[in-house]
Amino acid sequence: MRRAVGQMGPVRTAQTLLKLNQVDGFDCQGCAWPDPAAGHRHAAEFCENGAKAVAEEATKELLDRDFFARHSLADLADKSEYWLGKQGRITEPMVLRAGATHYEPISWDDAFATVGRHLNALDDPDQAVFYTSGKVSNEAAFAFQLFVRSFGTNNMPDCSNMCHESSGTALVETIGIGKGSVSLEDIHRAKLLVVMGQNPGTNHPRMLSALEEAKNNGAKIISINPLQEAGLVRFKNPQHAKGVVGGGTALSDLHLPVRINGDLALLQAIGHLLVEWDALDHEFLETYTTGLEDYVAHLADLDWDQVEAATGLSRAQITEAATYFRDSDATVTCWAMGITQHRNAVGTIKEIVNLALLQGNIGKPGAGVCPVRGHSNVQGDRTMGIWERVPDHFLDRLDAEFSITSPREHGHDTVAAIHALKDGEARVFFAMGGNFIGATPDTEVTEAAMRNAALTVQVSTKLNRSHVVTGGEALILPALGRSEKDMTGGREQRVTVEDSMSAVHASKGPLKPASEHLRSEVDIVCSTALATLGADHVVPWAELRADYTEIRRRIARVVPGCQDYDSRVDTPGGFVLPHPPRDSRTFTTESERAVISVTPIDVLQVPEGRLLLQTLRSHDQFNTTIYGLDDRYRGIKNGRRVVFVHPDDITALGWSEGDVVDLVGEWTDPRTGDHSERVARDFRIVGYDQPRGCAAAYYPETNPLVPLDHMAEGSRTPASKSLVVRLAERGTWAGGGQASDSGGAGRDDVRPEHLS
Ligand SMILES: Nc1nc2c(c(=O)[nH]1)N[C@H]1C(S)=C(S)[C@@H](COP(=O)(O)OP(=O)(O)OC[C@H]3O[C@@H](n4cnc5c(=O)[nH]c(N)nc54)[C@H](O)[C@@H]3O)O[C@H]1N2
Ligand SMILES: Nc1nc2c(c(=O)[nH]1)N[C@H]1C(S)=C(S)[C@@H](COP(=O)(O)OP(=O)(O)OC[C@H]3O[C@@H](n4cnc5c(=O)[nH]c(N)nc54)[C@H](O)[C@@H]3O)O[C@H]1N2
Ligand SMILES: [Mo]
Repeated sequence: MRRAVGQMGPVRTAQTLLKLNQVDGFDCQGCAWPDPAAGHRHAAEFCENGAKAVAEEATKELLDRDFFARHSLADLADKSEYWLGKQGRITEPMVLRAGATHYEPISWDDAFATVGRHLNALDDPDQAVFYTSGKVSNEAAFAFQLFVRSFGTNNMPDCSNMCHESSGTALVETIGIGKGSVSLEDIHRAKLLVVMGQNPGTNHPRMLSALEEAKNNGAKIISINPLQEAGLVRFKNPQHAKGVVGGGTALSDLHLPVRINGDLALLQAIGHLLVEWDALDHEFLETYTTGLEDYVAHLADLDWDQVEAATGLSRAQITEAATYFRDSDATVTCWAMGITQHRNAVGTIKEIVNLALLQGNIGKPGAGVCPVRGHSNVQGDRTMGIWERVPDHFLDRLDAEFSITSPREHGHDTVAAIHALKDGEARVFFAMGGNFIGATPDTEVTEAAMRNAALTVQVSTKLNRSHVVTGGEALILPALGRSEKDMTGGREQRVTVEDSMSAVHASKGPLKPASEHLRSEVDIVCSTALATLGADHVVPWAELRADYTEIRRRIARVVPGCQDYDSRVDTPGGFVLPHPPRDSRTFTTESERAVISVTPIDVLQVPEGRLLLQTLRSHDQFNTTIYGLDDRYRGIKNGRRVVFVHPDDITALGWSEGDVVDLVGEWTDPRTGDHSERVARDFRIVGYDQPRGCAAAYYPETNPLVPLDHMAEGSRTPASKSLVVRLAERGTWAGGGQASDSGGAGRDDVRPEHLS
């Protein structure tokens, strides 16, 4: 309430929070955790971090043309993400003309014409890149991909490339669909819940209510994480009086402090024991799977020394964990970025699937695989076709519906898009939301790449680093947020979204928009299309813009599983998209069976005197949006430039708690053998319990340390959870590769006054 009232005032606080996640309200801008069934929702169906997300958008602070007149681009480029975000909502379209030092106002018509002119001046549509962040509604996403494909390219990188791409890749290859197989009801009914590589207390707080309910129904919970994250230890449900005043619910029955990147070996060792104990669902394996024999053969000579080295866990700890699996006939495994952002992420997720298949834990109540999605509509955006590699059958239906000819060649993902900009192959960059510069790896390389573009366009609500590192010309197109009333076409419009468990529902904002000049994302897409493709283009852009029902009618005909879309989103709570493995144990893989797969174990070797660094979120941020400078559960106050290191490692490396050091990243490109170094400066050392040799620091301040080509094999997700670093005396690092410490870090939070 303090954060909400502080930024929105009491009236807007009441107007928004009481409508948040309600059947007739709007979908929270925070995470993608599902809402309880209609009729089972609390009056306050949101969490602390959801309230912060709403307040961040519905703030009363406004950023007008005077602000841009006062601050030059050079001035803004010196500010931190925190400072930029706190300046308030952008209120009108702005342009940075070639060679100018300041942004200046531009009319919407001129802005759209500018985009159209640049796009039409390209030699080839593939010279443009169209990024999407996962907050964009289904309607806007569908219209956006339709525009991009009508224009003639599949260059559609999205935030998913940096997020759950590894999950999608592994799940498609093994069970035939890249989405999780559980419902909220399954979580409530599970006998065993495994939470790996995820910090729900901060990033999906409402998940804790579901875990609590499962716990009350008798479930066991295992957490697998190098850090013992607070929310999983003990949870005081703020929805219950007894939760607030009592001792709370102890959640985890077993915590495995795995070494960073040790999960693959851990899961194989558990699989080995389940096979040894014959704790298998033979009937399921026989009927639905392929690959068991090879898997068993591979595990037969499991090397326990290698497993212990990779996991940092003892054989006894792993055996104990395996007994929980053995004793459960309904297991759900949940995971997030601690699993997906590693070089071997796809292999690790395939091991999660292997365990599920061994015990028949797919397509039955209380069981399944559960990648917990990040952005509130990131899953919906993919369903709507935001994907650089969307399958041909989707494009066939799109083409038939609109009489266009979509390009079939796959487009650039996020990393490829940065390479294309860097090499001058891409000339126009258009972002539908998000903060591409802040979120992507290798900050200095990425910033230089972006500066190469002729035009960069950001459709945004708030200012961020991507507005101040620009191409030759730049546009800021300010969009309505989800909390705001959308009167496009003179009628009240609604949009739809899909949560992490494939439930689709409507969302309608209650608030008067921050400015009368804001336009909806649908409007911005359709208007850009008209300015680029012309008023006589075969797609009826003006009609789609005037009434989103028309877009939903088209979605119903193009997107699989969306028949009668517009009427089905009207059922209270919406509807659930089909998921063949969940619904009928149907696996649409090549073999028409679920695939048990074999991945060799590799132990990530860290040279003497180095640490393995993961980059994670504090409790006070949403990705690159920094709500505040505290990380309450980890005991950090008033600063973000901290590095968490085991107390014994601090001593062994010759430092003391509280010292301020530079982080120097060391990387050898596996393809070329080239060694390079990167730096991020001024991090205060904080002693923090975790496996020896591991370390953690916040994203995005550490993004300069993530090498552009350090990616997950198979999914190309930046491996931002496993970076080899050394702690260096401040200012002593002198080159040897790229040096960068921009990262939107700014200098206002360099001196953390922490300590716990
Ligand atoms: N309030 C808030 N909510 C959010 C977000 C936010 O920034 N703020 N972001 C949203 C988005 S887009 C996403 S994708 C999700 C992210 O949600 P999370 O994935 O929970 O986010 P991270 O902070 O990256 O946390 C990674 C977790 O994995 C652990 N970990 C790191 N490496 C390993 C490993 O090798 N093995 C294991 N087992 N664990 C490891 C870390 O200790 C940490 O607990 O949250 C979404 N929700
Ligand atoms: N090192 C490291 N890097 C990471 C990660 C990590 O764990 N470590 N995580 C990765 C992950 S999981 C993700 S998902 C990406 C996130 O990457 P992005 O999705 O690109 O980044 P966000 O910070 O969520 O974007 C915030 C911006 O979105 C804009 N915005 C907010 N709401 C709206 C809206 O309603 N409409 C529009 N048009 N714009 C809006 C605002 O201008 C705001 O500044 O980062 C990735 N990068
Ligand atoms: Mo994400």
